[in-house]
Amino acid sequence: MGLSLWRNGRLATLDGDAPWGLVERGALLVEGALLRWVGAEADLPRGLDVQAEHDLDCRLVTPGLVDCHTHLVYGGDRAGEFELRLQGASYEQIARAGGGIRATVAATRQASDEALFDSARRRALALMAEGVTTLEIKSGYGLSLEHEARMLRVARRLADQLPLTVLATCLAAHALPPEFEGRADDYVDAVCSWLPTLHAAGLVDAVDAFCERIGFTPAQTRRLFEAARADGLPVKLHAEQLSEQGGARLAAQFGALSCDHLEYLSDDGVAAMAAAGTVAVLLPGAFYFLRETRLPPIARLREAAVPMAIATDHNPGSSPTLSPLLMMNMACTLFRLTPEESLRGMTVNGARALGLADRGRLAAGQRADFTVWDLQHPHQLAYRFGGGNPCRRVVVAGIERNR
Ligand code: DI6
Ligand code: FE
Repeated sequence: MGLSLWRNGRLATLDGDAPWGLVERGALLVEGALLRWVGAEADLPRGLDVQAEHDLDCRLVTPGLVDCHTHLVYGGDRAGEFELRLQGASYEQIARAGGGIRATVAATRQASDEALFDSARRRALALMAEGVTTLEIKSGYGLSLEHEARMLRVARRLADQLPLTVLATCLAAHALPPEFEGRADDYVDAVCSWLPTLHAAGLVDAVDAFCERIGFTPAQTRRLFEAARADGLPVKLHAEQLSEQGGARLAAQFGALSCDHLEYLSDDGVAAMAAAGTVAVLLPGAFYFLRETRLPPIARLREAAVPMAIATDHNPGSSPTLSPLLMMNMACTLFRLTPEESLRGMTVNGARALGLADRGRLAAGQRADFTVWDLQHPHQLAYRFGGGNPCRRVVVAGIERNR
């Protein structure tokens, strides 16, 4: 297999002990879809049969960004609800009045497969333009076997047609659909019965739920997780976003890949996640857009060495953003992560939240997914916000994506 050499870059490898894993005048040697060698150009092994050489022009190179939590496939928007919230209605009040997630469920069920695909494709392209090479997409606006399957198929089709990795998560336990009004337990039974069908159709990589006062109880979440486990699927959870439900502790008992949001996470929850190796996925976009004031316990998570990831949580209700870099900035300004933690959150720890150990660092043996930025130092990534996209080139599985 031919070797290609990318030389003359400043590499934030996130590998090794140096801050950012920084390598000046660095080079990357790519063989097929993998990185074969990464280091200082002066140390490049001799006598290699390099077939293509690319000059990085002293630019910054990072691992490709990983957006590990999105709800990218849906119909309609919720700009009207944004106005209502500005007039004083809360997210929970709107949800209880039948708006919120349920409004998007109605719009999604009405949208054709093509319309869902086209709008999701445009959103994926916007994320990719800012350096994303791996993306997770949740269902959860279908809430019936037919419509959940439709959403998941759109996610799979995006993976087929676009140069990036897409993981699909079944979030059928997102809200109670109108046809199950007053029968939440029956709905959870139904979702448990859909999992093997969706899994057998190759549509699911993980199972998620919204464990919340306006979502599902810990007991219902437990039943869903038992069904996921019986079907061999990993779990993750929307936990402690608006109130403390003990969801994180429960998820940790099931060895969850991640718990996401976590504004109301307790000390117990932190300890359980640390023991289980569960990643904390922080979503500053939703915190900002819902004008939350309660911060996730960052210092505690850091002390307990729980890996912290950052994601856009792109969705029409609580985080209609398509900018991973803005989320890195907000993770620093709002949550007080360091700029380096924010980059680790969008790369290596995001990958870990998806159960992927083959990406997120620039090191031999990792996938050759990397992003070239029109920047000199990695701390500039989180510093800038709102426009002027510095992403210049993106390589996915060793192949440069068209600009
Ligand atoms: N938490 C969120 O932030 C999204 N889902 C969830 O469980 C919001 C989904 C929406 O409002 O449409
Ligand atoms: Fe979410």
